[in-house]
Amino acid sequence: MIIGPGKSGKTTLAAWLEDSSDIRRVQNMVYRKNTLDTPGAYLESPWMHHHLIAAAQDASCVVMTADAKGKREVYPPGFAKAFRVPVIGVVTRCDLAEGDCKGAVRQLIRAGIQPPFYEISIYDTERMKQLRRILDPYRPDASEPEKSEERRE
Ligand SMILES: Nc1nc2c(ncn2[C@@H]2O[C@H](COP(=O)(O)OP(=O)(O)O)[C@@H](O)[C@H]2O)c(=O)[nH]1
Ligand SMILES: [Mg+2]
Repeated sequence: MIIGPGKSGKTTLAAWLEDSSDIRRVQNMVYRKNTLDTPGAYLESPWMHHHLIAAAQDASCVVMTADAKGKREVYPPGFAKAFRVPVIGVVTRCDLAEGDCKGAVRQLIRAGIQPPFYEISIYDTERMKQLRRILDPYRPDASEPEKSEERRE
């Protein structure tokens, strides 16, 4: 599940993770094979937060995005703590920020997310692939992680 402010690149990231060129930008939740894309308005309107928290119950992890260029603070302090699944902090559109993503990283920290943070750009395939590797284990069809401890017994 991908949440974040409007225009922070959530839908673009979701399409990339789906290997899809279909980047329809609609104002509701979009469930696809691997991703749940959410509207920025759900985060930006506090009375909509419960929809995000409820929808996260179907998710194996939450990706919280912060736009590298976005100055607006949209996450309430500690918002990540509202989710029971792992929360991964991603700074988006880093190509626009001339190497300075620190403000966005600070937003993610104030939102209660633990490092590491992933600084991505849709134009930087290496970083996109690295994020995909991080998210791979959370895919619905991902194989169970190896239980090496148990196997040894
Ligand atoms: N420069 C740049 N633009 C991006 C990137 N990712 C998305 N965008 C653009 O940012 C705008 C908002 O993206 P979108 O995915 O619709 O954001 P959403 O509102 O969070 O779903 C669109 O014009 C995208 O083409 C990126 O990594 N770099
Ligand atoms: Mg969108």
